[in-house]
Amino acid sequence: MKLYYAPGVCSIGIHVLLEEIGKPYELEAINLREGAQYKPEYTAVNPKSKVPALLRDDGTLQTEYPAIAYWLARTNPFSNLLPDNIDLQARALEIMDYCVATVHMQGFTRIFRPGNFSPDPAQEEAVKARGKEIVQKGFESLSASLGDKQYAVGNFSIADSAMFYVEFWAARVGIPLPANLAAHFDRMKARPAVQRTLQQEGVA
Ligand SMILES: N[C@@H](CCC(=O)N[C@@H](CS)C(=O)NCC(=O)O)C(=O)O
Repeated sequence: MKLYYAPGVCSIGIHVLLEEIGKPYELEAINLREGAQYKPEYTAVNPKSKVPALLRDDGTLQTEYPAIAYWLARTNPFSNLLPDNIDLQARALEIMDYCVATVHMQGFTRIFRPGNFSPDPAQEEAVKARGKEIVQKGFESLSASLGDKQYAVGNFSIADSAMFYVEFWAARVGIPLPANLAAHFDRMKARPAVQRTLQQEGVA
């Protein structure tokens, strides 16, 4: 397997899952700042120009965070990345999708790339402010669903990898986390797989 990633972006959550699984895999960094995702070397691999992308051992490419995480969990059942209980599985998928599709794509993307939402530079601050509102509402929702549990659905699962990367971004841009999410973030950072990931990406 090979993970196409960029340091500190959403692919870090998939990187954590690969470290949790512990099977051999390769890493290839794509320099998003320099626009390597739009160059032919990468579009030949992933025409979507996004990371994460996982080159599977059967030679096919798996894209989209929730699909990659789900595939890793189902193909590595002994790593316990998804609960057996179907209701809890659905909860894990619900939380992961909310992190990716709402908190990340609708919230943080407005903060990181306001130009994607309005070509008018005069709108930049308004777009970022709306992004911050979406992120904060997202964290309130994630906080309510976490409650006093250690991990999103009890034991560690793929949902926690997605919560981890949006928490990581919150710390980076200085958005305060509700207390139970801050504790979840600390719990994640204490996991050896997360520590190895942060070290390997040079973002520790
Ligand atoms: N829907 C995609 C989103 C992936 C995504 O937005 N990746 C960002 C990094 S966090 C990216 O590759 N951005 C490069 C670009 O848009 O130019 C997924 O679930 O994997």
